[in-house]
Order: sequence, then C-alpha cells, then structure tokens
Amino acid sequence: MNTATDSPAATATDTRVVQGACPHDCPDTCALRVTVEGGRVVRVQGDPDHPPTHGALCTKVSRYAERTYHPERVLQPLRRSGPKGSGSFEPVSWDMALAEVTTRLRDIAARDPQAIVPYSYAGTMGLIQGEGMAGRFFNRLGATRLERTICSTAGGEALAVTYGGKLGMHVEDFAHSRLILIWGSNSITANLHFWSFAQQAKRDGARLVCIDPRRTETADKCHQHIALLPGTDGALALGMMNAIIADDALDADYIARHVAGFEGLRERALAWPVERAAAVCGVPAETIRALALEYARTPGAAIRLNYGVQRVHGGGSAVRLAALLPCITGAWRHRGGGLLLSSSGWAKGVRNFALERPDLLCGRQPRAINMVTIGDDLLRPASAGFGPRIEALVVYNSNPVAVAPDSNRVQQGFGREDLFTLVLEHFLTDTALYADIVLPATTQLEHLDVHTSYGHTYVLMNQPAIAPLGQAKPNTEIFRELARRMGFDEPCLRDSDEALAAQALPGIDIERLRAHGWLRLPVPDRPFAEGGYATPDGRAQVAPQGWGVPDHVPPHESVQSAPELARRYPLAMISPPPRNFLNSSFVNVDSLRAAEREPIVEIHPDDASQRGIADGDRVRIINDRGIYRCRAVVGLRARPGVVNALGVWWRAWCEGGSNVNVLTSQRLTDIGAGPTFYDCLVEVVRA
Ligand SMILES: Nc1nc2c(c(=O)[nH]1)N[C@H]1C(S)=C(S)[C@@H](COP(=O)(O)OP(=O)(O)OC[C@H]3O[C@@H](n4cnc5c(=O)[nH]c(N)nc54)[C@H](O)[C@@H]3O)O[C@H]1N2
Ligand SMILES: Nc1nc2c(c(=O)[nH]1)N[C@H]1C(S)=C(S)[C@@H](COP(=O)(O)OP(=O)(O)OC[C@H]3O[C@@H](n4cnc5c(=O)[nH]c(N)nc54)[C@H](O)[C@@H]3O)O[C@H]1N2
Ligand SMILES: [Mo]
Repeated sequence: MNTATDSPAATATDTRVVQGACPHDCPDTCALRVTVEGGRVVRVQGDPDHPPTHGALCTKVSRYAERTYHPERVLQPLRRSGPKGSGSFEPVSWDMALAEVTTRLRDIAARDPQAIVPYSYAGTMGLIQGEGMAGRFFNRLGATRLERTICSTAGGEALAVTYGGKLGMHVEDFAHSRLILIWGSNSITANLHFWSFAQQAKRDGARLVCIDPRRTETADKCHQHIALLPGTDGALALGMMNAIIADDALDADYIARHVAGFEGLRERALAWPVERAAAVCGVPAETIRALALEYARTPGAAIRLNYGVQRVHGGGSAVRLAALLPCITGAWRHRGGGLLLSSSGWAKGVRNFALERPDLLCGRQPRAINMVTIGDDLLRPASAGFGPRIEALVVYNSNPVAVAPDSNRVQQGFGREDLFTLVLEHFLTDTALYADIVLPATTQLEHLDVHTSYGHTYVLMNQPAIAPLGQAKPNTEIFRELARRMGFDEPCLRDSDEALAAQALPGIDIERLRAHGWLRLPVPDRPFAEGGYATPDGRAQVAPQGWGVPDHVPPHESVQSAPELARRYPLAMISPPPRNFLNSSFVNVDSLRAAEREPIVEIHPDDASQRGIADGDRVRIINDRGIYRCRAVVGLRARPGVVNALGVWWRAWCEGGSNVNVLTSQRLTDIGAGPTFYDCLVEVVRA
C-alpha cells in the first residue's frame, strides 16, 4: 500500500469512502470500500456487509492502490520508436495518437474491415469497460468477431447443455454442506470467498475432499486429497457412477422425474468398472469406490467444480459427467447439496446480452477467430477458408503475448512488421511491448462500472473513487472517441458510461444499485431440489438433441494417449495460477512478485532423482514448442509423472524472455473450442 498520503496533512474532512467492485477475473467479484484522502486512494477493503465478501479481500486486491499508483503506469499515449517488441516508445498527444489509429484503421477497413481483429478478455469483468462500448465500435466497423474462449467455454457449454445454463448452487449454501468435493479448484488461491463457507462447513463437521493432480494449499487443508492424472476427470466420474450403480445408491425417484436419458448413462457407466477408471486416473480403485459411496450416501453432498478440470482435451465431457453426478444421487434435494461451476446464468433475467448492439452489424456476418489460436492465425496468409490476412489488432483487457498458448508463435505473429497493433493498457505488458500505439487506460479506481459474477448471485456497481491519473481514459471513452473520428454517427456510440450502466442491467433498479452498491438476484433456494432445470423439458440432460452420451475423452498429450510423444516428453505439465498473481496481472507489483519470488516448477522426488535434479536447481522445461527456464522445487506438491509450473509470468521477468506458455499447445477442447493449457507433455532437464 502506498503510504505517502497517510500523512497528518490529509485532514479528516478530506476522507471519503467510495463503494466499489473488484474488476478481476475471479468468481468472487468482491464488493469494495475504497478510502480516499485528499484525492488519493489510501485503502482498499472488502465490504463487510456484502455476504460473500464478508469484509475480506485477497492479498492481490488489497494491494490495488499499489497497482494503480505504480510508478510504471502508462499515463500518456505512446508511439513506437524502435523495432517491434523492443519497448522503445515516444510519448505523443492523444490527438496525434488517435489520428494515427484512425488513419490506419480506415485504410484497412476500406479494403476489408475483417482484416481488423479485436483481442480482449477479462482484464476487467465490468460490463461497461469490458465490451460495453468496444463491442459497439467493432460491430459498427464490421471487424472480425473474436471467440472469447480462453478460459471457460468447455465447461460453460457443458453446463449449458446439461442444465440449460451456467447455473449452480448459491455459494453461501456450501456452509451447510456435509461433504464437499473441491474438484479442479485451488480455492484458497482462486476462490477464497467460497473457501470461507467451506471452512464453516468443516467446523460443523463436513468432510472436504480435494481432487487435483497437485497437492495445493487447499489440498493441505482438506481431509483427503485424490491426486489423479491431469485430464482424467471424466474417467473418475464414470468410475464413481459405476460404483454408485453397483451399490444401488442412486436416487431412482429423482432420476425418473428430473433426468432425461439416464438409461444411456447407465450403459456408459457399466463400461467403466472402478478398476478401469483407476488405471486411467492413476489412483487406487478402492479410493474411487469409497469416494463414490460416501458421495452418494451423504445428504448435503456438494461439488465445487472449477475450471481447472476443463483445460484438457476432454474437459467438456468431464464437466458434463461431473454435472450429472448430483442428478443421479439426488444431491440437489438437500440444502448444501448440488454443484457449482458457474453461477453467471442466474443474471440472465436482469442483464442485457445485446449491450454490444449486434444490430450495428446490419446483417453483415464477419468471420470469427478463436482467441486460443491467435498464434497461428496471425501467421496465416489470406485464403478462401480463412478470409483476409490479419492486418490490425486492437488489444484491450488482455495480455495475449503472455497468456495465450504456444506463445512463441504468438510472439512471432505480434512481431510482424506489417501488422498494426493498438494496445489499451495500464502497463507495458509483454503485449504492449509489441504495440505501434499504446493508449493509457484507467483502472477500476478511476472509472464507473457494473458487474455480475460467476461465483455468487449478486450484481454490483463500482463508483470511480478518484479522477483518472495522468492522461488515462476509460476504455469506453477511447472507443467513443475512435468512433467519432471514424465518422460513425449512430447515437448509441455516444452513450455515456452512466447510460451504459442502466442499459447493461435493464432488470435492475439502477438507482437502488447506485445507493446500495450491490443487490442480490432473485435466485431460488435449493434451485433444482424439484428439478426445474433451464432445459426445454425441465430435466437434466444426459444426451441432449444432437449430442451423444458423454464418455471419457483422453488428453491430446499423455503417456497413455500419446505413447510416441511420451517417449521424448514423459512428464505431464500443468500450469495453474499461484496465489499472488491473477493470470498475468500483478506480476509487476513488487510486493506480490516478491512473495512469489521467481518462476518455479514443482517436481516429485522420484522424477527429480531420475533426472539428477536437486531442490533449487535451475532447469529447462522442454518440448517441441519451446524451452522455459525456471527453478526446480523438489517435493510432494507434485505427484509422480506430473510437474506443476506455476503462473503466467511476464516474459520480461523470466530468464531468456520466455514463459510457461511457450510450452502449451493451441489444440482445443472437445466442447466449446477452449484451450488445453493443462494437456501438455514435457521433459525437465538440469540447466
Ligand atoms: N490468485 C488467483 N486467483 C484466480 C486466478 C489467478 O490467476 N490467481 N485466476 C482466475 C481465473 S481467470 C479463473 S478462470 C479461475 C481459475 O480457477 P480454477 O477454476 O480454480 O482453475 P485453475 O486455477 O486453473 O485450476 C485449479 C486447480 O485445478 C488443478 N488441475 C489442473 N489440471 C487438472 C485436471 O485435469 N483435473 C483436476 N481435477 N484438477 C486439475 C490445478 O492443479 C489447480 O489447483 O480463478 C480465478 N482466480
Ligand atoms: N499456462 C496458462 N495460461 C493461462 C492460464 C493458465 O492457468 N495457465 N489461465 C488462462 C485463463 S483462465 C485466463 S482467463 C487467461 C487470462 O488472460 P487475460 O484476460 O489476458 O488476463 P491477464 O493476464 O490478467 O491480463 C489482463 C490485462 O488487462 C489489463 N486491464 C485490466 N483492466 C483494464 C481496463 O480497465 N482497461 C484496459 N485497457 N486494460 C485493462 C491488465 O493490465 C492486464 O494486463 O489466461 C489464460 N492463460
Ligand atoms: Mo480464467
């Protein structure tokens, strides 16, 4: 926290507390209380009254002022003055920067607007500073549409076909669970406010089971840890179903009334005796059987499924199977029973999904590009199947050079001298270093926004606490200004942020939201206790129309599914987030980077000794896509055969200027065309 303004000079009369919302890509979407003294933010705290936040923030966001007042914030427009990627920039006026952008985009759009590609994700989850005005601008332009798949589409689509939407338990209800399977989630790192409810349940006698290849800090605090191989969750769910059927622990009444297609699922599960599942998952058969029966027989059994399970080839099918477990055991009947992967679908009734105004396309249907394959797509020539070569990229709310897979390809693409790249950013990230023009964007402390959440059932408003620093402008303002200069005169391209806020949440009394800061959505208690899924027939779907019965889909890259490749690269690598970073955000905040120290890979003692690697050795992690250098941590956080390379570090902070994504591949998931970050074979060698 910046303490410079905690001086006696700031008088009590200057002090204000502003109601905010955390903008980050995290299920918790905390309500904030921001203390401003003498025009400067001195504290960012959790709102004690907002039930999920409960007055507590994670270490990252409690440092939000340090990030906002960071000496390296980009606070004026910059123009490239050296080769691409060199990081040489000269400051220019807003007028010059926008004039140059307008000239370049106009010129390209005159040939084909689809040669312009927006690239954005969830740097902010806000509905206004996210795609609010940006979406309108690109729709009006007729630019390529971006498939925003980099995180959750495999699981999201799987949930949607099974339940009819991204619907799940109230996070508060986990306090009443008797058994919680924390499945593919390092909750203490990635979902802290769920963890408080799980702790409450634990104090009341609930058992907590962590299902994760890595022994995480969350696994340390659960009663049991099941360290399966990455990408084998579908097999685990099927083995569990097999045991549940064999032991007649099904809820036949719930199935008869609320599950469509159960016979197909029974047949599938019968092909998966626990011994078969055990061999695929790399865990003892008895562990699977015991887990299954405890799960089926405990009233109030909950699953906190998270996106960690779906970053592999079979991620979508695994989520479909896991989502069916509480339906065949009737877990949904009980308070504290059911499943939560995402709860964002509960906002459907209040949120305007056409905020981005697809009507501005006026019937045009620009091509779509998957953000996961930006590496290949930037290097693709024009062709009949692909359309025009990408000539311009407009990046905001994302850091693709660091976060997208197969990043040597991504870097090569961004390095094209004939590509025009505009980046809206707070910092000179790995991506901004490749920009032709960088425009300074405001942070959450400096702009207005409204938020829904994917981990709780409230909507929130974020009031600006301070004026924009330096010459920074909100994303919305930048796109309004670009629209004006491009000569787009539709009135909706001039809407203010206040107007956008009201349009974003037509189902919400915006004045009440403004006055209160957050409001609870009207979500039913025990939502599926009596069925009522959002599917056409109201039942949970095993095999919805056009889909088969789900089965385990093996990883693209594993010892079992790709033995040839595994001879050269025998270790499976996962790269989940560390506690002090949020994707690639916060890597440049000194106190947080100091806490993470340096890029590391965790490796099991057996795998390390076979390779002559000792704890603390410098190592190279290699495969055909790249080389990542970091330090080995030898210990039991890694299971045999799997290494954990934590975090998406900025290339700028890593030896040799690479990060973990030089190793990951652009191959996609079975459902939802998502990324397969945790489906990646490597070898580790001593440096
Ligand atoms: N501190 C912090 N919090 C975050 C983030 C962050 O970067 N840092 N990121 C945010 C974002 S964008 C998201 S999407 C969520 C992500 O949060 P989660 O959905 O929880 O996903 P991950 O953190 O990717 O993975 C969670 C766990 O899954 C495990 N895992 C990896 N592969 C497998 C597998 O095949 N099967 C199983 N069962 N487990 C596996 C990993 O070891 C990890 O412990 O968290 C958000 N919160
Ligand atoms: N190997 C590996 N790779 C991964 C993952 C993994 O687990 N392993 N996780 C994946 C996941 S789950 C996700 S969601 C993606 C995330 O990828 P991204 O969405 O790209 O997330 P960040 O890396 O946090 O980058 C967000 C950027 O947006 C900027 N930003 C924030 N707010 C604003 C704003 O208001 N305006 C503007 N203009 N910019 C803003 C921040 O400064 C930051 O640089 O990464 C994925 N990549
Ligand atoms: Mo994510």
